[in-house]
Amino acid sequence: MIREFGVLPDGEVVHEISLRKGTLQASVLTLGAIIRDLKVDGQTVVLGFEDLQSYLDHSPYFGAVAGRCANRIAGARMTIDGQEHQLDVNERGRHQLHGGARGFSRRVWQLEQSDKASVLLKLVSEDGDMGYPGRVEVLLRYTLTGTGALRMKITATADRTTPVNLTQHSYFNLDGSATILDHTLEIAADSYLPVDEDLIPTGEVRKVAWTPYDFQDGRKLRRRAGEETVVFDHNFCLSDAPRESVEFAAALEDAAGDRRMEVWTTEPGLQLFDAGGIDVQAPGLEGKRYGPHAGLCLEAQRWPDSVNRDGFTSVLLRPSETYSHVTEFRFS
Ligand code: FUC
Repeated sequence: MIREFGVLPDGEVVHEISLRKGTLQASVLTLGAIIRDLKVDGQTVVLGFEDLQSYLDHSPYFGAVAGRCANRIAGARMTIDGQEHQLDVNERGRHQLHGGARGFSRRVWQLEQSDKASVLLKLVSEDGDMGYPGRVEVLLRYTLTGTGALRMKITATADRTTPVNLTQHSYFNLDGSATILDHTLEIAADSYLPVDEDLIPTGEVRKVAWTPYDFQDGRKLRRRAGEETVVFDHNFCLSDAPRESVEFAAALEDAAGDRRMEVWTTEPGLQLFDAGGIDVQAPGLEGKRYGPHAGLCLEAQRWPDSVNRDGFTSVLLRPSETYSHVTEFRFS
């Protein structure tokens, strides 16, 4: 089902597409390819809003697809094939976050096709968009599968060499409780990327063993004694480079252990952000107030700031290549 969700200040119409399959129901917006709502057996498992204005005024990227480059680019600068590029600055007055002020999450995507359980969206990012070189065409399909998963498949091509690194930025909360601190999270990563005071990777790849970042055997998000100042806003290293097909990345379980979500992805990194700093000043889905830790993001992507790090696998997309990314959220 397709309906008009709202109209942007510039007159552009935002549509909502409702999908359904088995125990899953999803609502997708053409704004930012946002997953506005996702229900499993009738239980809402993501954070979102009921109205367009709240997305424009209050959303910390709820459910959106971030790009052209997800996460931070240090100094909002990069050099490609010897040429330096100044990107749009939208983070702490000096960096770029999630593709700039008008990144992919704030654009209206074209609705190409939809049926009961899937939707295909397209976005064209012109040469120079947010400072990036080259024209990029992105195709994204969300599918509710017969096996209880939401699958996102993205491909992209470019007419000049440019970085492309997209991610799905949904905030999950599997039981609708006020915080996810009693959810248990497992991440299949034996190392992570430490960050500086601006949350930008320092370049070091550090083992998680004997640190608060060891999620390999599962742990609650709630900080343990001595971890009071620990922040979870880091990239976990799943692999060095993208994989051909999806592999297990993470599992999240609600406090009672009744509902489980697994993340499977082709991507080599997983940004865990447990939203300690959010305090959303507008009612969310079902009238909920979203305070600190109301949800957590498991953002499958290539490692942050790769454009400025020789040691990280390149995110450059060349005209002869196709960017490809599959992430699945599997529920049981
Ligand atoms: C995540 C984090 C950031 C940011 C944003 C809304 O990707 O890495 O710190 O706050 O989402």
